[in-house]
Amino acid sequence: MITQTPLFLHDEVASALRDGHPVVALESTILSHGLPYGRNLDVGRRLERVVRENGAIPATIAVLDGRAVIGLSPEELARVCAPGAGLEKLSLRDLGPAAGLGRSGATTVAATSALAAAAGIGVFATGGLGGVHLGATHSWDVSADLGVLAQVPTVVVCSGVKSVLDIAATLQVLETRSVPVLGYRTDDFPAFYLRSSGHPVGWRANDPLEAAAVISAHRDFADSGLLLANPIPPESEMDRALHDRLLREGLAKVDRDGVRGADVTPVLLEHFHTASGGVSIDANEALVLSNARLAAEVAVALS
Ligand code: PSU
Ligand code: MN
Repeated sequence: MITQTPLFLHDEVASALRDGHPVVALESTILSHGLPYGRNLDVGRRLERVVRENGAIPATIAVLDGRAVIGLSPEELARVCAPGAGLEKLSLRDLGPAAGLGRSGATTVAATSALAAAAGIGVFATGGLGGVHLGATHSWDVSADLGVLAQVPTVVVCSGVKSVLDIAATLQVLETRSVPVLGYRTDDFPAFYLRSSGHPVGWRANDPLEAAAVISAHRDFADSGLLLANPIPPESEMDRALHDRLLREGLAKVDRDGVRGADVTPVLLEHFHTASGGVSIDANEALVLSNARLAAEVAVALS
């Protein structure tokens, strides 16, 4: 999909790719737009550490001063997480404008998947995938994450999609666009803060080797990505009643304030974080760390 992009690969990432060592891509929008300042840098560093501890090289991706950087240095990671960093949220369509204008921004799942694929990185860990928003029949708000996953061969390890989305419709779009969904030790598509969405997944892998076998077989048949859905660790799952109340409030707020487009997800997340007194931040951190670990294990199994 991205062919001639000038990518700026961190030396360590470039040599790992050259030598066939496992590499895991990490997203920057969860750090800049998904988690509060004071917490985001710590999470960003811990994600990279978990990937290393499990045998792979981390490559956190962002656009800095118009350059698509694959593998941020510690200073660059701190810059992305700094208060008032003023980074844009960049989906795939925004990469050209940001590069052309020399701007800086954090990459979403769509943009990170495409940049990872262009760099030759096959496995990417994040928190939750974007999807079809509730009310999309009127708003047409369907995340570009879904269309990009159908077009680039990146494995996205995530905890399903947030229950702020229309999960049934999201799973339907993935089916229509021929993106396989593989449950990790589950038959039930996870709902981010909750282990179960109540919607079944078609396929299941019980260990990283099984997941790797499915991923390499999928590559024999299609050029699309694959979703590896890993539920939040049981001890970190949010209380369902609290979750449902925050969701009702957050959706009402978005509606009342007329929030639209790319701002919807950050505003809803921010409501969860403040109204839960940080409980949702702990959950978010636990699930994304667990996904980074699994992504590293799968990348090792694939290499
Ligand atoms: N899920 C999260 N936290 C996030 C996002 C998703 O738990 O910060 C971000 C991801 O970067 C995802 C993006 O790609 O939101 C989707 O936004 P949109 O709906 O505007 O496509
Ligand atoms: Mn959207």
